[in-house]
Parts: sequence; C-alpha cells; structure tokens
Amino acid sequence: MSIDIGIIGLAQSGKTTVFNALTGGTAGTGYTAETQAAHVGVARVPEPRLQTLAGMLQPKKVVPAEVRYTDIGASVKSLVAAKGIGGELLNRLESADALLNVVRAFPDESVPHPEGSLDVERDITAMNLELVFSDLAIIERRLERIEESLKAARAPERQTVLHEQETLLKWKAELEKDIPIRSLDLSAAETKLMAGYQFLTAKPLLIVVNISEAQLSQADALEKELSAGHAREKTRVITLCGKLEMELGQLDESAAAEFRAEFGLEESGLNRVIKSSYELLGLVSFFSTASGEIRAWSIPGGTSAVKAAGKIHSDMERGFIRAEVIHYDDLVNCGSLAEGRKQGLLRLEGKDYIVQDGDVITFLFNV
Ligand SMILES: Nc1nc2c(ncn2[C@@H]2O[C@H](COP(=O)(O)OP(=O)(O)O)[C@@H](O)[C@H]2O)c(=O)[nH]1
Ligand SMILES: [Mg+2]
Repeated sequence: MSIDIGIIGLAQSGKTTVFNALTGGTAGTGYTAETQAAHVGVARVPEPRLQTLAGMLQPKKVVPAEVRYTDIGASVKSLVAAKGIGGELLNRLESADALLNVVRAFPDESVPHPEGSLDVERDITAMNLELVFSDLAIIERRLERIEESLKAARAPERQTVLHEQETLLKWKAELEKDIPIRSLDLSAAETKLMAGYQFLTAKPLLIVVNISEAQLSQADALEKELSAGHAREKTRVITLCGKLEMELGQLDESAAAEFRAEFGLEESGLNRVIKSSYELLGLVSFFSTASGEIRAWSIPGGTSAVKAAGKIHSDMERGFIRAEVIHYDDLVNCGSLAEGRKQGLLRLEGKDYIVQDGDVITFLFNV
C-alpha cells in the first residue's frame, strides 16, 4: 500500500498539469467538463540512498517507494452537491492520506480564471471552505441519523451516541467558524471517533502555488510570505512551476537536469513535493532486502518492526520472528552486510523495535 494523495483545486488552476508533472503522466490539460473520470497515477519517490544501496548490494531488482496521486478533476463542492455520481470521487478524496491543493498564481490571458482574476489568498480560502462544506454535510447527515437512533436507544448505547452527538456538535460549531478539524486539539477519544469519518479538513494539506516561469525569481519570497499566513501543523505551502515541471518530467534525467540548471532550479518539483508531503505526514523511509530484491518503503515515524513487516506482506506481520537491522550510514561505512555482521553493526531486533529512517532490514518470518 502506497501513500495516497488527492489533488484538489479550482478549475484551471493546473491540477492536471501538476498531476502530470508528479507522475510523468500525459493526461489532457486545459478546459474539460467536470464529472470526467479521475486521473490516478504513481510517482516514484526519489531516494538517492536506494541507488547507493543498489550499487553496493547488486540486487536483481530495485523497487522505489511510490506515492499515488489522484486528480479528481472536479470541485469538491460540486461533488458534495451531486452526491450520486460525486460519491465515488468524493470517496477517493476521503480515503486519501493527504490533500494537495493547487492554487493558481500564473498569469495567462488565454486561461480564464473561474473568478475572473488572480488572487492566491482568495483561492486558498475558497478551497478551505469547500472542504469545510463537505465535512459539514457529513456531520449533518450523521446528526440526523443520531436523532433517529436516540428515539429507540437504550441506556448503555444511549450514552455512547449522546457522546458522539455532543462531539459532532462541537466540531460543527468550529467548522461553521471556518476552522478545519486538523487544527483542533482532540482528546484520545475524539481522535478515535474522528478516524471513523475521514473528514477532509482533518487531512494534512499541502498547498501548491502554481507559478509561471517568469515568477520563479520571486518563488522563495512568495513561499515565505504564504507560509507565514498558512503553514501550521499539518499544513505546508510550496511554490511550483507546474507547466515547466510537466515538460521537464517528459525529458530524460540528464536533459531535465540541464534545463533545471538553466532555470536556477536546484531540485525537481517532484522532489520538493515529496519532501513536503513526507514532512507533513511524518513519514520515514526504510529499505527491505529479501531474495535478491531491495526495496524502499515509507512508513509513519514511530512504526514498530512488526508493523513495518506488515506493510510488505500480511504474512510477514503474522509470522514475524525478528528483524536484522543495519542503518544505511553504517552499511555504507562498512561496505557490505557481511562486514556489518562481523563488526556487530547488524543487529537483531524484535517486534517492538521502532524502525528508524534509513534502516536496512531483512525480516525473518514463518509462514
Ligand atoms: N502559463 C501557464 N499555464 C499553465 C500553468 N499550469 C497550467 N497551465 C495551463 O492552464 C490550463 C489549465 O491547466 P489544467 O492543468 O488543465 O488545470 P485543471 O483544470 O486544474 O486540471 C491549461 O491550459 C494549462 O496548460 C503554468 O504554470 N503556466
Ligand atoms: Mg484537469
């Protein structure tokens, strides 16, 4: 299972362009009727350590981690209003790990803006309100059902339902003040309750400001200014030159690097988006080695060895015996797994070991 990110944004903001840039896709951009099917694609997570490991261990196969992007190609608000057909697309957003909001900053007379003018702040607010709108619809539906069920509920069950009702009313009041659920301080019980709902305003949000090539010189300043206003826990802002990145994404690595240097771009847009997403989601990378294959994985920081094994295969979680672990840095320093074992850098760890970013792991398990 890969990390799953839903792309949202106003019409013509560059959602499909950014989707293509990230996934190397060639989905049609420009004006398209809403309710079109979503675009789904994967990006390989750039991970230089994986290349180094591959060079060193000479595996038969090298598999990078992936992030899955879904460009739903419709406004959240219209999906909420349409329900039926909107439902499936909305579900995709609701099951995403994070949302990526593409906000238009590039000027282009030939691309009409739905609001008639460019205004990054206004568009960020508009999108936040669409997410609020969607969550309020969920809460209202649930509250109606609760009303119904309370009529018949008996004492023990009644207490739980009343508690849920009270919590939902509290969140509703916050949402009505345009406060997203992700910025509320939730108790453990509330967090548990919330997990059952998949609220859109509860998801980490990456705001990608789509700039033109001509705006590249102001990109850093713009990023700082917008971050000051919007970046907080679970929200980040970055600028990206969507169209340029999409075009570069179609070139081979060395040609792309050459153009990047000409534009003064230090790293690829994909790199920057992935880095911010990882920060936002608190993800770390580990590497698994097994039967001639080396593979990179992304897991939330604080994941135990047995859960990390489960990410690879449920059998590995169920039959977990132990993990042989060496840190990437140690492995690179000593040169081989055999040498790592000799020097005692390769350790045996149990189920509860917390996997660290850069761990190279061989899982031992029973089937
Ligand atoms: N000039 C310029 N045009 C862009 C940029 N990004 C997207 N576009 C154009 O804006 C239009 C809408 O882009 P698209 O990705 O289809 O937007 P979507 O409706 O959000 O999916 C297309 O004609 C794109 O070529 C950009 O950075 N600069
Ligand atoms: Mg589109």
